[in-house]
Amino acid sequence: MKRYNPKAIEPKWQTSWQQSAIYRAIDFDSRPKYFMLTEFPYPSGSGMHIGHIREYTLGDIIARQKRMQGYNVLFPMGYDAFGLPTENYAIKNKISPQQATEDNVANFRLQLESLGFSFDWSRSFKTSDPSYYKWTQWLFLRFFDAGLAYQDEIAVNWCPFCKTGLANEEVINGRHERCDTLVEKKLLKQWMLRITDYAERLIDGLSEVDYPSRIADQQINWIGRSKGAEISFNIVDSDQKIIAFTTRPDTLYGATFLVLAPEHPVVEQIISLEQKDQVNSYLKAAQSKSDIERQNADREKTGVFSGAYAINPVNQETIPIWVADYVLMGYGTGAIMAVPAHDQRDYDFATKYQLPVRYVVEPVSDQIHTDEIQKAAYNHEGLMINSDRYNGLSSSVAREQIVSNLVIAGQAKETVNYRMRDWIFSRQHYWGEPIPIIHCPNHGAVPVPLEALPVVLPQVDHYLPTDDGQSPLASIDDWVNTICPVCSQPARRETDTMPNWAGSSWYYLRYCDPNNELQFADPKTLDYWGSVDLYLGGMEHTTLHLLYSRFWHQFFYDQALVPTKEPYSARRAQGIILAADNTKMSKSKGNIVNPTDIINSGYGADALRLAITFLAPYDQTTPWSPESLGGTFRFLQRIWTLVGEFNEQDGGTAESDELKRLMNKTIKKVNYDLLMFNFNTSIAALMECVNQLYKLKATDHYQSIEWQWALEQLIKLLAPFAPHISEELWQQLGGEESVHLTSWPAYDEQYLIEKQLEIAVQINGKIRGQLTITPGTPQSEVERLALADPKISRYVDQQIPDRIIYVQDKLLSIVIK
Ligand code: ANZ
Repeated sequence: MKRYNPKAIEPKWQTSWQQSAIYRAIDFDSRPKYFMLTEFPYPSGSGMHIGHIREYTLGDIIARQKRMQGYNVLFPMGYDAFGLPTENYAIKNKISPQQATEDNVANFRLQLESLGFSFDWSRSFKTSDPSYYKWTQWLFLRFFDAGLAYQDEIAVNWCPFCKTGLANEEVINGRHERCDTLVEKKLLKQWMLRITDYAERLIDGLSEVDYPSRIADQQINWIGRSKGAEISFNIVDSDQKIIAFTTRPDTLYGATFLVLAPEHPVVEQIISLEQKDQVNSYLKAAQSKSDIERQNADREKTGVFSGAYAINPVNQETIPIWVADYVLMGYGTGAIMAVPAHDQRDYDFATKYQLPVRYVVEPVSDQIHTDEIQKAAYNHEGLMINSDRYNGLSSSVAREQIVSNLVIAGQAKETVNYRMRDWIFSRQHYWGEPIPIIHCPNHGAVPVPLEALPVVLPQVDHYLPTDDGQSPLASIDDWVNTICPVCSQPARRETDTMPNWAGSSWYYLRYCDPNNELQFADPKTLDYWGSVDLYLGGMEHTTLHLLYSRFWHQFFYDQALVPTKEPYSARRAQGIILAADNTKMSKSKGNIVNPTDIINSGYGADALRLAITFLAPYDQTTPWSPESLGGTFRFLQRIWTLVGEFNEQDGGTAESDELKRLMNKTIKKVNYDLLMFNFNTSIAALMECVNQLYKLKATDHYQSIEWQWALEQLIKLLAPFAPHISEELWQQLGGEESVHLTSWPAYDEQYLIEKQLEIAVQINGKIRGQLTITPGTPQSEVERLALADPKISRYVDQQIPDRIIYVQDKLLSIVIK
């Protein structure tokens, strides 16, 4: 018998699978379809990391199991190739981004193949292929035609390191999520996508899909829907009004001042002469602060009195108008009614500037006294006080009544606000899809016609980003200068490019029909493949890629471009794998686990796949454990030996119920675990099964006629996890076609009925009872059963046992003093 040597079998089977194309997804096949999607990688220079392998291994396990269960599986792979890191990598290595992408993709492909993933490679593409981004551009123009892509001069998040504008979603704690540089504000004319039009639908759609609640909640929080009212305040001695957005109109009697954001246009018009200098210097200082800093609850509040007063519409009270930077211009109306008694920020502000605090909502419970809460804002519901005719009502009822009375008086409007902003879609970078717009002096922004798509990214020598807020494309005169498609007069191309989130917002659709030159995808193939059945990816993409692509898809649905309302029927996110020392893997720390090294060292891809899957529940962040490789390798070796030795002996003829029970039990367990995403425990079940097989092998059961069948079941169950060794052993067992084309094992309940046996229970050496248990019941359960039996427990008589001895499946002995 040869020893187990992954190097001798893995590349061989990879080539064979490629040649026989057994993982091809077939359009319009009569089997039920299953669309298994894993997030495609960014082909970075450093190649695949362990996180990719976790994701693709899990996806591969499901794809392979589904195939064996009779599904026509679409399990595709491509490359999310446009974007900053490639550009930076190209700059560093003094090559073009095109070349860098080619090199990196070739390397990724080799690495992916070396792990034996069952991708349908015939459907692969890069988002930077002109044949692909032609359609990204075309889809952008659908947004443009529908009025959902527009240009606006706005203060964008600017990364001074990457020299580009960023979307809000790309700024984490004030820093660019890719390079960690502090983000600045810069006024630029930008292309925007009106994602806010879909805010409500993006929330509602979540009820139609199967997403873990932490993912759905994160999207809902990001969208940040707030129901409230806009209340209109007249200004004393002015015909201007201030509209304040509030979620708590019930607290209106407690509004003791108004606050305007420094950028609020009304500020300039209401400042009194005496306050002018003070206000102006405050406005200047506020300019340099980021929104994140301004929203920080712990920061000491600052502000300045404007000199003007407003009138509270419910009681005609005159209240001062202040300007303070804790109010943001980009949210609500940029003006608030400040209720220090019930809002902590207002409370802090009022305390600092000695403004009045008036409680108007009282806790219902008499456990809390008003004097206790008077040290801080009470921001819950309660009963109304100090509120005239609303006194005694619950705050939620008062809220409705106050608003409806003000609406009748023309002083308020019910509104819903969203924290999410429109999506800043321009990037001032070279390595992205050119935005397919031509600016004509006569016709404004004109879309490039379909027959002129794609607008190909020109090859250039210099693509370094610039400081002036313009993309490097702006300096290529013969590319920029063109003619207007409408009037043929000289015009200029748009020089901004799309963000790297563009190509990934619709790539799953292209997998349905990747080579179509006439349409982004044929509606018939989109109908056939439908929505993605399961989408596996990173938690970190929840409010970026996952939200963006849902937005695109919902818009496409409205345009009758796709047949389903949501792109992904189900979503799961795998956890991160940390370095063995529990820190994040990083190149600078040198603690990256390189899959190629592991494979080459002799452990092979199968042992690596198993080790990663066996580490922890798939959605847990967990440290890498190098020792686990040894464990999974030995496990595979044991299976190898089991099959090898079986093949060298003469088969028996006896029946073995034991063996049938073991295999049926294992099949049931693995089935259930895979259904529940318990990948790690399904491997544990296989390991346990192998242990039991070794035990049976040492007995008469080895003469059983079922032995061949048992090993076949084992190999089939192993196939999704460790595809190479399974294929090899399948052939050794006499299999003619690939194990991956065979059908998934089914179990038969009749073999699962466990034998029962009787055990004796002794108290202080005397037999006091019998228990009926199934073999292998754990000691704790046996103890519980014993003490639950009154015949036995009366001898124990509430005492704490001194000692308990359990002889597995034979005897429980309890000693009491
Ligand atoms: C009065 C009030 C009383 C408020 C009270 C809260 C509690 P969410 O839920 O996040 O939507 N607000 C409104 N616009 C703002 C802006 N541009 N910058 C800073 N704060 C702003 O928060 C809505 C609440 O945040 C609004 O309701 C307003 O304060 C404040 F007992 O109005 B509230």
